[in-house]
Amino acid sequence: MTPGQTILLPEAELHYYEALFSKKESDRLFDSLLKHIDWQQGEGTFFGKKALIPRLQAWYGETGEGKIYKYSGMTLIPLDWTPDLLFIKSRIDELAGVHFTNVLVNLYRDGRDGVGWHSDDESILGKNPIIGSVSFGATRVFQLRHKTRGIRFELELTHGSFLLMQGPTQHYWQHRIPKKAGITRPRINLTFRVLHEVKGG
Ligand SMILES: O=C(O)CCC(=O)C(=O)O
Ligand SMILES: [Mn+2]
Repeated sequence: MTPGQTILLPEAELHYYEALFSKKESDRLFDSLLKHIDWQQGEGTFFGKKALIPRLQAWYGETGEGKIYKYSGMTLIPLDWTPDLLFIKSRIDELAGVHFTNVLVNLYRDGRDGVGWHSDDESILGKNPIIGSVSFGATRVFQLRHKTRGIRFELELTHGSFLLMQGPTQHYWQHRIPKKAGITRPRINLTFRVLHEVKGG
């Protein structure tokens, strides 16, 4: 494992580990996740209209009273952890010193898939959401923009990498994966999250 690096940006707390998983582990996990995750193409509401989300997704992890995640107009019911997901989770739980409760798994089939500007700031994620993001497959650009200061930053998320976003990051920054012509290979991204019980949620 390579040591992580801290990305210094105002009002953010970001750590990046370029090779948290070895090439061999990453190849195996990519193939196995592609085959075993229950991929779905969800519908979201964009500018008041329903449309297919430009990527496949699945939601896994802990379930329970008050732990219902609403995302982009959808209500997600988690599937049970799989051995691959638990393997990945144990490594990042230890590294981040966090007990991640759930994961949103994304499949970007090629450069026509992406995710638009957003913050992961739903109230069920708590005051300062902790997001652990693992990537396998094609390298894609991850962009950040500060909500008011006009600052932008980008980095390439490579095969086997881990990006930890915590502290005030989600309050002050948005992120996205832009669509990009010419990318033909798929990418799998796993954003592990910590869900807090919300009364009446
Ligand atoms: O694919 C990525 O790296 C980011 C995904 C993301 O931001 C999300 O699922 O909330
Ligand atoms: Mn996100």
